[in-house]
Amino acid sequence: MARLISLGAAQLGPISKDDTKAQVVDRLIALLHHAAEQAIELLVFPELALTTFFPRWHVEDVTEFDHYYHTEMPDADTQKLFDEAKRLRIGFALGYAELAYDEAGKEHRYNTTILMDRDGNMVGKYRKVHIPGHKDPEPWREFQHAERHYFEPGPEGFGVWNAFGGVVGMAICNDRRWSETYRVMGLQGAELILIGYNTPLHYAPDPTQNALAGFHNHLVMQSGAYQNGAFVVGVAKGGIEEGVDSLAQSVIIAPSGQIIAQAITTGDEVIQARVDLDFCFTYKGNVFDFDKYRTPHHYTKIAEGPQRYEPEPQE
Ligand code: CDV
Repeated sequence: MARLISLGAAQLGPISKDDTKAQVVDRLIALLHHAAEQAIELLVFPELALTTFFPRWHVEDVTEFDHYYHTEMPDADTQKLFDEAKRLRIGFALGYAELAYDEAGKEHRYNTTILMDRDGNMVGKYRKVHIPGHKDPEPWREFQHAERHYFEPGPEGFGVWNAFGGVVGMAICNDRRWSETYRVMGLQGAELILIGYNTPLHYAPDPTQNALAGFHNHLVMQSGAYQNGAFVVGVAKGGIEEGVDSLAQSVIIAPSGQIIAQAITTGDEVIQARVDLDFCFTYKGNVFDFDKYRTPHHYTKIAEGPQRYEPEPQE
């Protein structure tokens, strides 16, 4: 019996720092309506989908940016989106900046994605593990990428959840570049990996990579899908936001590694693919039969940490 599901990626164009939450939520609802027209059952929104990508500015006191964070989800600003998704029976993944408090009342800031099912129940929450960029101001950059100032790494790591008739995992932006991200979820049986991203086309530490941004984006997600026999939905907030041009090219990728849907604009756009989650077994069941073919005793260095050799000096 096939396990069919209609997947959607809700790419967003730029969000300005002056846009209100209400304006942004209305845009997300418009994308939900496009998704409903295409009978999409699970719609994936990007990383930090409710705000401009604020880590491009460094403010010393992070609380100055508290208006970008949410302590509860849904809250008064976002309830409308959750209500409409439930009415349309569309599950969704939503990236946002989370302000959380632990049992001791200590504050934690995470770059978070939540997964909602078609009945409006929260299925899972993932907090970004690989936090790129820098903590202190770096004035030599054209714009900042101070994610390490605004977010701490998620303590829970990469989980998966039974949802939408399959096994679903989540990752956020820079996570997608690391093979371990997919493999840790793959080892837990992930069949569907949902990834939102904000990727500036200018990579300040090494601008020779700028022209390859689109290639690298697809390279890592296609290989992650193939090597783990999973579908991957990669969704951008793209276009020129506050003067910074960001990659679009949202995609839905099959376990074969093939792109089966791709955005053609740099703005708000829904792409769709109807897939059979049983297709994962085409890869998980043979070439990537982990139980049969993996040799984990040779992989211990991955967990133990780097033990690097340095190249010998040449004469
Ligand atoms: N939001 C991100 O995590 N962006 C990074 C940039 C800094 C390279 C990315 O990996 O796309």
